[in-house]
Amino acid sequence: MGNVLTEDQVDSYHRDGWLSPFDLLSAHDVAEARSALEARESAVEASAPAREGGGVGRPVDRSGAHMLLPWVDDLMRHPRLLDAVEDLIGPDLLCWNSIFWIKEAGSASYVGWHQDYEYWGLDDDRLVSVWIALSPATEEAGCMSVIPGSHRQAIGHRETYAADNLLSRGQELDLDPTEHDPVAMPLQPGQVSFHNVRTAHGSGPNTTDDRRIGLSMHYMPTSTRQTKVDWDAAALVRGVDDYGHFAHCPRPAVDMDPATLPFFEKAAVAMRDIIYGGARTVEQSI
Ligand SMILES: O=C(O)CCC(=O)C(=O)O
Repeated sequence: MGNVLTEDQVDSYHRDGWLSPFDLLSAHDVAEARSALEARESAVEASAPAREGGGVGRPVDRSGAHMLLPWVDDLMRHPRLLDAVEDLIGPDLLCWNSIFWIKEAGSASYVGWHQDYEYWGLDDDRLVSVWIALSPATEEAGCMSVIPGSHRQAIGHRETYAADNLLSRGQELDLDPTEHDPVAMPLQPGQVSFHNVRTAHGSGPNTTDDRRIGLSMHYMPTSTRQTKVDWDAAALVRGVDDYGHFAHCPRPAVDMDPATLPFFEKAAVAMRDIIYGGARTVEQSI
């Protein structure tokens, strides 16, 4: 028996590479998070047009907002969420990144089927991705789907750079997901899904009249190493770091904290080098 997950839930996560749904936030907490995000977006939109794919605007954009916005940093450290992650991968935890995944109402944006392990340069395949729904993530809204069991092997990818694909290089797996019994993971606002860094996942367009707003967080054991760049950042969110492989992210005290901005910018450069610096070569396919 773990902190908050049953033995059956932990076993099914390790067997299938995903677990969903998990109740995390109250309706009140979701409303607060969504309105903090949308207030930030409005402030940014006043100076620059909004971009599909979401985010809180330059210099935050979609990735790394936990280094500049206290409410994102707090969500990353939510005790019940960390209890669940600890049940899955152990007590000493770094969070590598946070990413907003926003599809506007009626938007054609989608996320191509992919495995993150091939792109992130992290050497430990225990990393668990958490996706928090800040609005309804129904099938019609383009919730994520996964291929159960796909975390056991690497699958080849193509890079399409397709305009509506929210991934940095328009990645697409070299397979037809419909032939591998994909499972949809619909979420109500405040619910969370978990998937392994190697689990194949993707999502379709949003055909509803509300935005689909997700915030992903990516947790790994403190022993993990970055193999693509010499310097990388992660937040120590629970336990101790006996390894020192990552610079620890500072915690912002106020929105767009000037004290944490230089660290955020350095981390953003490292992230760009990791994401655009070349994927690993993978030959196998399922
Ligand atoms: O939001 C989506 O549909 C995909 C998110 C994703 O790829 C991830 O959290 O790893």
